[in-house]
Amino acid sequence: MVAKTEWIWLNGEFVRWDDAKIHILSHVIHYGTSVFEGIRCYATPKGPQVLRLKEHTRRLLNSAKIYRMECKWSLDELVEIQLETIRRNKMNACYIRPVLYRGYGDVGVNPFSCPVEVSVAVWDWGAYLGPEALAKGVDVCVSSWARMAPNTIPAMAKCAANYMNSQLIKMEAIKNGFAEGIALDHCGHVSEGSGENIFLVKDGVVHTPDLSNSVLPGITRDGVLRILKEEMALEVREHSISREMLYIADEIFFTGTAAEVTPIATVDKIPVGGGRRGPVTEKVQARYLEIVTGKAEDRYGWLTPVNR
Ligand code: PPE
Repeated sequence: MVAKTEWIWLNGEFVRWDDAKIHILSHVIHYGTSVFEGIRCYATPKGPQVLRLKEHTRRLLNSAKIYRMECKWSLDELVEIQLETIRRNKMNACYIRPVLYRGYGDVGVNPFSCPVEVSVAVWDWGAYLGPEALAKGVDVCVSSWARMAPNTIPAMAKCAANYMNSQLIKMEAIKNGFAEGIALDHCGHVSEGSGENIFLVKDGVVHTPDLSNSVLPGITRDGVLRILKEEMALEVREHSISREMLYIADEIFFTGTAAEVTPIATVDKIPVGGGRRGPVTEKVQARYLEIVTGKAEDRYGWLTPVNR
């Protein structure tokens, strides 16, 4: 169960956690009409700081734009609302979940007469794929479910409906004893996990699916790409990757706000490299974590202090 916090920001005001309710005939309930973000706030030596708040909020508004949802609040206002929600709840470290959704209005698929509403909640969220995942790596499978084809549901928009696909991938993986599933795209190329982007290392070169392989343009993916290229001087190729590359890669890891940098130990019960966290994964993971927790210099300008 999610650990409750005190306040949720809902359409312009703070309401108690237990009072943050919507009508059952809200458009979002029936048709999945919401776009959202997942953002982490880290406890740093300089106090709580939010990782890439502006970039996440921009992606939220881009997701809304794709679905023709007009938000009453601007980018800067949404940034401030999220910071205020953290302050109100006196959180030191937390996960932030802004949601833009179509509320109560008319019924039927046509969304235009349903108001676009906004909520921001925060809560404490630990290691996404289990407490030992970051050090030991996780056991994953290739899913029998594919990601949405590009002309069906757009993968670039972080829409609630995308996560019905993610849930199929995740449930199948869990029921078969795996921590996570890797989906292929509609052509059979590697796409991403149910809630993470994926990277492979083979012979010193790093590979990750291109944005055209039905992946969410992950903000952690972007950060990790910068560390790999700018600090570790590694060659990185963004391209279509065959499934069997997963079986012969030296290292594989997931990236995501919730998952951070999580090594993959096995794929379909085949050990990845030595079956444990490899050296590139270890280094990029350590650099990522020391930057986001404020233990190293914020050289990319990723952190926004909550208390100014
Ligand atoms: N792909 C998918 C499908 C995805 O959901 C996420 C984030 C990513 C890639 C990585 O994106 P980014 O966080 O910008 O690096 N998944 C979020 C939600 C997970 C959930 O269970 O809810 C997250 O990591 O916050």
